Order: sequence, then structure tokens, then C-alpha cells
Amino acid sequence: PPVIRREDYLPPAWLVPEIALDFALGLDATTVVSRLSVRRNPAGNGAQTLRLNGDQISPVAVHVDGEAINDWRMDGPDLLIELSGEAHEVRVETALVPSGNSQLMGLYASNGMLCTQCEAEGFRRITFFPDRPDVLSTYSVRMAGAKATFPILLANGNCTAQGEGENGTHWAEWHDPWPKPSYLFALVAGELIANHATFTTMGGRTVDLNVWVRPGDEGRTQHALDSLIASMKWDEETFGREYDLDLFNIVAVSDFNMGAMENKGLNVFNTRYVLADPETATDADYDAIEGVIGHEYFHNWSGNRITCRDWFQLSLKEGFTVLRDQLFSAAMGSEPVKRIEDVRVLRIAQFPEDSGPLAHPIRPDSYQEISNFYTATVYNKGAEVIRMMRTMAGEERFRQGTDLYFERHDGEAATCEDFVKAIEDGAGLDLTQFRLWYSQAGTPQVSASLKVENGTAVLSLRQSVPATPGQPEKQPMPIPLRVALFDRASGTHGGESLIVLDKAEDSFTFDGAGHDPILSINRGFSAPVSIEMARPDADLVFLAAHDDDPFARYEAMQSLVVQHLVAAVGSGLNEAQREAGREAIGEAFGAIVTDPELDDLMRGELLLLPAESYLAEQLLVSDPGAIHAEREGLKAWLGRKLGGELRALHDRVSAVPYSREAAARGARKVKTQALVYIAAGDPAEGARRGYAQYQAASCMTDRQGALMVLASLDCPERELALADFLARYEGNALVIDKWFSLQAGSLHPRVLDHIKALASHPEFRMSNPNRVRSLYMAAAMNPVAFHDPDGEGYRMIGDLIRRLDPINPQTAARFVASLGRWRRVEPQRAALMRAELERIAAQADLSRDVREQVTKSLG
Ligand code: HT7
Ligand code: ZN
Repeated sequence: PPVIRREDYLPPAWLVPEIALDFALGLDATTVVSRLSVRRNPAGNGAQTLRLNGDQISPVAVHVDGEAINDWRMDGPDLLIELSGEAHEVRVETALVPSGNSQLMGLYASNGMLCTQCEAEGFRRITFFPDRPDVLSTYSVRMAGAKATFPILLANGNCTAQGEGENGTHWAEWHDPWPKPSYLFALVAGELIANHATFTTMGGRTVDLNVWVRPGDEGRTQHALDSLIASMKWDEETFGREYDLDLFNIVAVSDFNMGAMENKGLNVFNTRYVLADPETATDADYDAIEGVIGHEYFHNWSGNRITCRDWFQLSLKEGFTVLRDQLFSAAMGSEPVKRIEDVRVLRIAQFPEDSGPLAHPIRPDSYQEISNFYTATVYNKGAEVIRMMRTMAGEERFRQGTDLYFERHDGEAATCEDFVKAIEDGAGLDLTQFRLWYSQAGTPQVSASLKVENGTAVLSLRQSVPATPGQPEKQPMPIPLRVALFDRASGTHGGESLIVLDKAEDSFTFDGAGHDPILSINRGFSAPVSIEMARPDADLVFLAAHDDDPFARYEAMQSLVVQHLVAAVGSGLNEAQREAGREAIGEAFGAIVTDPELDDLMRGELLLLPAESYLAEQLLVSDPGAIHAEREGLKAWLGRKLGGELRALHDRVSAVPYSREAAARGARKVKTQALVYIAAGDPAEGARRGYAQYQAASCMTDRQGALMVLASLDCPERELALADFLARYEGNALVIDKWFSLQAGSLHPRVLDHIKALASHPEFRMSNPNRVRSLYMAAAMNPVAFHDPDGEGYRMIGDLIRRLDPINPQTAARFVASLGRWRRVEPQRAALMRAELERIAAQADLSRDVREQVTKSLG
């Protein structure tokens, strides 16, 4: 497949200021008539040829300026038309089969309704068009269809007219006054019911808000609607952004490749990020809904009003919007807990990308299939890069920078460079060297050492950015680090400093540091780097107890555990050393379990052991079996050591009644965590308490938590609870997804057999991405199942990729990265993983999506 390069960007030869679309809707047959007013782009190359992109469509008829023409030609999937003048009207008719569209890109049928997904290149599956984000058009849409099948007809913007047609049909016309790229086009038709509210903007305009769902689901939409209202208010207050249409529609669909889509005025959501009530959604589900609703809404400015010039600039909208949704969620809940969660996601999802064969900068230089670049690097590292600018500028000056960006580029298709320049000008920063964060891949490693003489502390820092595919050499980048020096006796520090390491090596001096201070570094995770510093356990135990930066407390706890487990699986520890390491961790854990000053939400963070994938990241080559055994061993040891305290904690929080308040949510979070440790230390007690928690549960958080623990145990309660759960939630697809993923993610010794059986379960469907992910993503992330020493887990994921690719290549390609980690795994397993990739590569007719990921993973 051809490689698309950032440096080859050329402005479009033709612009399309206006487009009118006419849909005759049917689930099995839809026709589309598209009328484009095209105008030669003065900034283009003057080509006579109009190239209209297509993908698996063919033109039924083509007209230019009202006349049918026959001299159009196809260039692969694209339609080419020779045009001699400066401006023309081009009319193209296409015929679609939405019910046959299993890729879920373009126009497709889901659960009896029709909907669209156009980002990144789905519009070309509906009609021929210059399907690139720098072609902005004003859209007018007419759609007609059977009223019984499609009682609700929605598109972007405002509904301008509607009426009845013949033979039980009706029609609607929609107009979106804001010029937009084709990827933001949306249409939805089906039987839907809305939860409605209004919002008055800061300018005094009333906006109608609707959350549309299938009848029967309307009782689970209030949280989504509340989250939308909160997002609109927050964006006005925090970024000065006001909504710009009179209507904002959200539609929930059950077949969707990603989380949601920010189409102008008509967001389309995976049902997973809309539907919630306490009985069926966990606290984490509630938080995810709030975050994703916010994210899509915030795109109205960071993405829609200012869009991307080309797809290499994806982080312009995604990185910035992730930062905005992170700040929003922090403001709605606990800021420190949100920061810890965001860093955990970055470390689990993005750090492995940065150190693997698919590593790319947040602004990639090339791609074969753009869908493969909707990554944690572009999204989450992209957000971290902008967060660093905010840290260096301070909140107020950062806001001046974003104000300037919105003012300067409103209505444009912009670049990451435009964004950096606006922040530079508006916030008064020099970001010349900082731009390297956009072009260099890899997680910087910063090694730190502290020396103290006569009350003066010298912090020596050295940075290196690892080589990544295509980037063997790297330059030093500016790394902003928030640091503090703690006095051991008082447990306090004399003030935090922000230092910026912008050389390969540098040292920083701090006066009045006492004689033996303890360093707290990268507080708040001010830079997305990995800090290397050998530290005595006692210093980490001190910081875990005393640091006034909650993230740094969490970090100290994590480092204490990481240091121990890495030593245990790396060089190996004798029994005495293992015991000493566990004792230090046990002391810190015990203090956290019993600390009456800690709120439970924060306690829940501090009690989490680092993920196995993060532990593997610390080693050049790792044995997943050894990491798993050592981590589980520690968990069981802690469960036994702190059994009494954990049971007391579990009893205390089990008495807290259900509410959505922070204290009650914290209680639920530590309830299941306490249960996890209790079950690890004493499986019989875990089964007893787990089943009791399951039966007493008044909400999904408690029920799912209990079932998760039971699913890993070999006990009769496991089968009882699993059978009850399936029967209790029959017909609720999102909850049945949980039933699949809890089993596929379990640490049960026969988990692979369970997964195989689940793949043949009548409720399993390959056509539904949520269901596929619930079974197989959980399996791919389950160290026991995936890293089975005989390679059965790798074979299972390989088989899945090959079977899923012809159905839904985008979803299939997402599974390749798990096998792509082979170079970092011990040789026997590595060979099995590689063989699986080779087996996939040998398959004829692989999609571009899977082919790109597999080739890069083998390369
Ligand atoms: N901007 C949206 C991206 C998206 C997407 C991309 C490829 C294929 C399907 C997709 N669905 C949604 C989501 C977002 O970041 O807001
Ligand atoms: Zn987004």
C-alpha cells in the first residue's frame, strides 16, 4: 500500500464551498445524489482534473453543469472529472447497501437504524468527494424514507423543513451554516426517543439539547444529558467557548468502532458512553461517560471550528481536546485522582507504544492507513505535550495563548505549528526547542542524582530519548520538572520549584536544603518522562506518607513496588531480600489501609499495584510468567499480612449506603480493592465475602467488583454468580459485555478454555465491536491467557485478527500491537508471537489496516 507523507502536503486543487445531499433511505438500499459546487482553488496547482475520492462505491450517473457526461474515469477507487472552467456544478449519484456495511465506516445499519461514521475517510464510502479535512463546505441535506422504519431523521445543523411523502414515507431537510470538512458530516435515521433539555449560553441564546436512544433506553440517559450541560458551562467558564448552533443532538448507537464522534451538532456515540443507571453502570462507567461527552462537546471548538489541515495534524484536535476533557473531569471530581488515572492510562497504553515497533511522534511523518494513528500517542501523549506548555506558562498565560489560537484560526484548517505559534505568541513563551516534542517519538529517560553539601543540594539530571523506528538519533528536549526537597524531621519542604532540563545533562542548585533532604521530582507528572533514580526504600516510604503532592505520594508508592518487583524478576532476590522488600511495601500499604485522614478515592489509587505491562516496560526483555507470579505473590503476601486491616476496611465501606457522592464512590472503590487482596491472601474468605458482596450489591460497581474477584477463583460461588449475572441482565448488551470481559480477564487457571467457550456462546457476535473487544481485548490484556507458555493465547489473538479482518479491519488492526511486543519478551514466547504475526502476514487480501500494523511489527 502507498505511504502518505506529511512533507508531500499540497493544497487542494479544487474547493467545494457548498454541497447538497439527497438521500433516499433504506436499510438494504440507499441512494445518494450529491451536488457539489466546485471552485478552482487559487492556492492550488491549477489542475483541470477534479479528483473525487471514493471507497467501494461506483458512480451511477455523473452530471456537470446540468449535463450528463460520460468522459469521467476511475483512478483506482477515485472518480476523476476534467473541468475546464473556474467553477462548476458536479452531480454524482451513488447506490449503497447499508446493511452490508460491516466495517461501520460510511453509512451503515445498526440495530434497525441508519447512521454514519465519516472520520477519518468514511465520507468517500457514501459519495465521491475530495475527502480531506482542508476542504470545507456548507452542507444542505435532504433525506426521505419509510416513516415506520425511520420516524426520526437527523443531520448536522438545524432542521429547516420536513413533510410527509407518498406510500408512508416522510422527509426532512437540514442545513448546517458552519462550513465543515466531510469527516464531520453525519446522518441518523431510525426509531429513537430523546431526553431533552435546554441550555442558555453565556451570550443568552437558548440551545435545545437531545440525547437520542432506542425506546426503552431513555431511563438511562440523564447522566449523559447532565454531563453535556456541565461541559457547555465549563467550556464557557474555562476557555471562553460558547456553543454556536441552536440545537445539539447526541445519538447512541450499539455498533461503533470507537467511543464517539464529534460531528457538527450531531454527535454519534457508542451506547457505552451514553447509557447509565446505578443498576447497570459502574462508577467508572459514569466517569467515562462524563469524560467522553465532554471530549466530543469540546471538539466543537477544538476540532470543528478549527479543524486539521491534514491527518498528520490529528493531535492538534485530539491532544488538545483530551487535555480539555481531562481538565473538565478533574474539575467535576477529584483533581489528584483524575491526574493519577490519566498517568496510569498513559503508562499502560502509551509508554508501550513509544517503546515498540509502532512508535511514532505525536505528529506522525507518514502513514499507510490513517485509522491506525488514532493512538494513545496522538491522543494522550499529545495532551501531555500541551499540558507541559500550560505548566510552563501558568494557567493565566496559557489561556491567553488558547484565546489567541481560537481567534487567529477560527474557521480554518490549521496545523500543530499554528497551535504552538499561537501559544508562543499569546502566552509569551519561547517554544523553539519545545517543538521537538511534536517530531520526536520515544519516552525520554531522565536519570537523576542528588548531592548535598553544607545545606546546598545539587540535582544532576541527564536525559536521553531512545531510538525509535526511523529515528535513530534524538536531540535533547525541554523537560519541565516540578521538584521539592523534603526535610526528614519535619516532613515538609521549603517550596516547590519548576526547573526545565533542556540539555542532555545539567545540574540545578537549591540552597537551604538541610543536610539530608529527600527529593520529590516530576510532581504532578509535570513531564511525560521516565525518571531513573535508585532510592532507598525508606525514602519512598517517607514520600508515600508525607508528600503534599498527591500524585507524588502515589508515585512513591508505585516506585517502591516497581523497584521491588523489577529486582525480583530481573536479577532475582534471595528469600531474605524478598522478605525485606515485602516488609517495606507492607509497612507503607498498612499505613494507607488504616490512615483515617485519607479519603477513600485517593486510598483506592494508592492501593493499586503497578500493572504487569508497566512492570514489563521497566525491563529490556521480560518474562511475563515471572512478572505475573511475582506480582501475584506480593498481592497474596499483602492479603495475608494485612488480613485483619483489610477485612476491617471491607466491613467499614460495606456499610456505606449507595449514593453518587465522592465519599460513597470512594467506599465502593476500596471495597472491591480490599476484596481483591483478601481473596489473594485467603481464597476461601475471598469467595465467601465476594459472594456476599455480590448478593448484597445495590449497584453495578459492587456487583461487578465482586464478580471480578469471584471469576478468578476456583469455587462454586463463581459459577453461581456468573449464571445469576447472565440471567439477571439478559437483553442488556452493555452489561452482557461486562459478563464476557470479566471472564476473559480472569486469572482463573482454565481461563483459556473459558474464552474458547465464550467465543461460541450464542451471545457472542463478531459483527459488534463492543462484544469483540469485551471478549478478545480483555483476553489480549490478560497476562495469564495471552502469555500462555504454549502460545495458545497468541494463536487465539492471531486467529481473531484473521477472522475479523474481512469484517471490520479497523477493529482487527487494534489487536496487532499486543503481538508486536515480541522483541521485549523472553525468547521462547517471542518466537511464538512472531510466528503468529507471520501467519497473519501470509494471509492473502489483508486489509491495509492490518497489513500496515503487522508489517511494522515484524520489521
Ligand atoms: N474524533 C473521533 C475519532 C473517531 C474515529 C476514527 C476512526 C474510525 C472511527 C472513529 N470514530 C470516532 C473520536 C474522538 O476522538 O473524539
Ligand atoms: Zn477526539
